[in-house]
Amino acid sequence: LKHPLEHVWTVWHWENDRTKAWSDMLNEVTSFNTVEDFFSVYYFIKPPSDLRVFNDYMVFKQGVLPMWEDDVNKNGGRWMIMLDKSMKAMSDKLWHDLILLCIGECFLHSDEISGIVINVRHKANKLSLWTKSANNTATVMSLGMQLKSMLGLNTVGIQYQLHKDAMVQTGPNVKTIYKL
Ligand code: M7G
Repeated sequence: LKHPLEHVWTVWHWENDRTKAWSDMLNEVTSFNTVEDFFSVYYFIKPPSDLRVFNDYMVFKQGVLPMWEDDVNKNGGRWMIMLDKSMKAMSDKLWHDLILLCIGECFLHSDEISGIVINVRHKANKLSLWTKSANNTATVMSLGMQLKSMLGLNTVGIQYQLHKDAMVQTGPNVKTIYKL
């Protein structure tokens, strides 16, 4: 008997290819809904540190596309942790821990979580927790505090950005609406 998870989760991989539109570079890898199946996927795919730059992994609840435009995400945003300098070396561990916290339903208000993302980039990787309703300030702040404390990042700053803002601004210009 395998140990069931509360949700079915889908793993996505994004790889940059200049000839394509962003959403055409997104590939659905697989889905899992037990602890055992999660670990088979996890140990089969490369860790973030083995990916080339301009690759992303996304793990989202089944049925939610890992994009701003999805109905579940369009009123939401992300808590983002910038993994630069020494933090970049912790990417694999933080990614592993964040997946387990999500699929294990360790967050209070875990219903508000739609998925998680790691962006592998040159200077800094970005680790994000996507939440469904950005206007629910108390819940957003609670999730941010839990994220910091459960990942052991109490001294690291994290930022919350709206997907609606990401749609109209780019990269470092996307405004941060909350900080912790
Ligand atoms: P990124 O990969 O999140 O960050 O966004 P980066 O700046 O570190 O590479 C880069 C670009 O990818 C954005 O400016 C968009 O053009 C595109 N992009 C990223 N996301 C998450 C989405 C999305 O959800 N929907 C669409 N349409 N484009 C996206």
